[in-house]
Amino acid sequence: MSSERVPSSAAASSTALPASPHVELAKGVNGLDKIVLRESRGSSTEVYLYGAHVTSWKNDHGEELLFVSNKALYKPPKPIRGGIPICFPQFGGFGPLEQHGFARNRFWTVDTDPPPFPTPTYSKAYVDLILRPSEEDIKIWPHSYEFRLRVALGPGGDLMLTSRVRNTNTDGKPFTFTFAYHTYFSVSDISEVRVEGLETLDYFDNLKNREHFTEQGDALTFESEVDKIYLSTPTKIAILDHEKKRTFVIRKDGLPDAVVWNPWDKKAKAMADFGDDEYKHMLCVEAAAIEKPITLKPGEEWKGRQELSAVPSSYCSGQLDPQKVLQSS
Ligand code: TA6
Repeated sequence: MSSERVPSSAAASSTALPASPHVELAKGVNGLDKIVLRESRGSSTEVYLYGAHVTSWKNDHGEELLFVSNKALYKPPKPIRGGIPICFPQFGGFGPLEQHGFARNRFWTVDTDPPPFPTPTYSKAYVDLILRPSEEDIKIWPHSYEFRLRVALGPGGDLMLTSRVRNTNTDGKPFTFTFAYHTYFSVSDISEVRVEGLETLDYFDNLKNREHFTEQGDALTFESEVDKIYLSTPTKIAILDHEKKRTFVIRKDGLPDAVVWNPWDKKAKAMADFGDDEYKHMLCVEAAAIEKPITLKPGEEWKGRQELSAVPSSYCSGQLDPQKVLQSS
């Protein structure tokens, strides 16, 4: 599928944001518009209007928690390599559209009049973005929709992304889509990282023609390329980075599946917008809805939410036992 004409960011720059110490419109790489959110205790996040793409999430010590490649291109229609690309209305090659759909290479706008938000946001550091199809998009995917995304930073620095997709077709037609928050976590050393919460689950292996397998009983560790789609996972998954004494906790809602991806050395070399050794410092764990595509009738709305926390952990001292994390609320 050839890359479409992508509307310039001019549309984006007419964005008006209420003055706030927590929300700022700024210019990012190549002059692309981005929104910077700051929480009073010091944590921050940045989201580009291009792709509604989160490219930074820092804790209150200013440490970056997401991976973005040093070779990432901020040049439409190429998606940004790293951070949190949004895969919609198609995950990967699960359909006729371009890889991972088109939401990640479209210009979104600030939603200045969002409908009431389903759950209270306990922080002032949030922004609402919206994507509606262009005429070009309708030719590719003949559906009318409103995709609203709220990006919010919690008082403790947690990063929440809440997507609401509404079918606004006037021809009575339903539509079906798959979805993922394709999150790139920054890790100290991939060979020292463990993922808890996916043990014994069924998965599709994208490296073996999507064949179906069942995971072994222990936490996941990494010593080669991995590209797996875990099915019907628990709502909480933990990524333990011993070296950094840090545990990422992913809480998800409306997103039954989880993708785990690391390109390792060969694929890394093959990607122009990815450094040869960068695979050592990233891991994608993606909250997703893939196995059972979502179908919406006109007027219906779907919600998919992920909440990311980064908690200091000194696993060895038992301060934070991942099993306790996964079992706690
Ligand atoms: O989420 C894993 C995956 O689907 C892999 O198969 C790999 O292709 C990765 O996404 C990156 O995709 P991209 O289109 O961003 O190069």
